[in-house]
Amino acid sequence: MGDTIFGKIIRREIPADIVYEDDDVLAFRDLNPQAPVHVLFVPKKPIATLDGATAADAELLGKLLLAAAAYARREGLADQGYRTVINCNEHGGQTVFHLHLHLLAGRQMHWPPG
Ligand code: DGP
Repeated sequence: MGDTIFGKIIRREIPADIVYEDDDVLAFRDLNPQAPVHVLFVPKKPIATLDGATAADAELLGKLLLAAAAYARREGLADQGYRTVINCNEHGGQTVFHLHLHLLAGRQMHWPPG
């Protein structure tokens, strides 16, 4: 598995607007925001895609989701609502091959996504 730009952000080799960190998860603002709030939650463990996750990653994936939900609640986003997205591989629109959860908020989301 190759290194990615998110690996460099986790190791502080390149800057990012980091909004949350714990032992397993880092969260930072998306460089190309698609909503007033657009934060990426990444596991520090470099899993390339959701397809590459295994049962051994179950707790980590749960922590990723809960970290995003807790952030949204802390930031006052939960009542109005938000969207979380994990893009997987080409048809999912994944461009960075280090698993990440998008948290989008601050505007009305639409369904289905384009
Ligand atoms: P995805 O399409 O799901 O792989 O999303 C990748 C996201 O990562 C995309 O919304 C743009 C964002 N991104 C790409 N490079 C960087 C970077 O260097 N810094 C930050 N903060 N975000 C980045």
